[in-house]
Amino acid sequence: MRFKTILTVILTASILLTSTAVGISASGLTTDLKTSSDTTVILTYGDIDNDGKITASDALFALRYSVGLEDFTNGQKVISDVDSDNKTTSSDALEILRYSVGLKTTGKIGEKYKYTYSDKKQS
Ligand SMILES: [Ca+2]
Ligand SMILES: [Ca+2]
Repeated sequence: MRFKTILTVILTASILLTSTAVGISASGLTTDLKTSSDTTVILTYGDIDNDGKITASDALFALRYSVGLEDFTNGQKVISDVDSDNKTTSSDALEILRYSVGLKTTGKIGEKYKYTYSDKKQS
């Protein structure tokens, strides 16, 4: 009887320990992912949603951000400022929209931007 109780306690404890260990390794993994995201990616000016195309939805993103409806990453802040005046405004959105329909544009749309995730600190 007593042996059975002890066995149950040991089993319960080992299950708890195992799930704790899983929990730790899961959060360790998250940390690893955060660290490994500390890398450089190539973004394209104007392609704010990073789907490889510059379309009206990128323009809409820029417009929404310019009026405070979107939250941009630092990388998006850079590539959405296609006229390089250090802010993303409706003029940037308009340039992106013009580009998406094949009209002549000024600025950096389509140019590549090397973005390092550790830029996040700047925010
Ligand atoms: Ca896009
Ligand atoms: Ca701008």
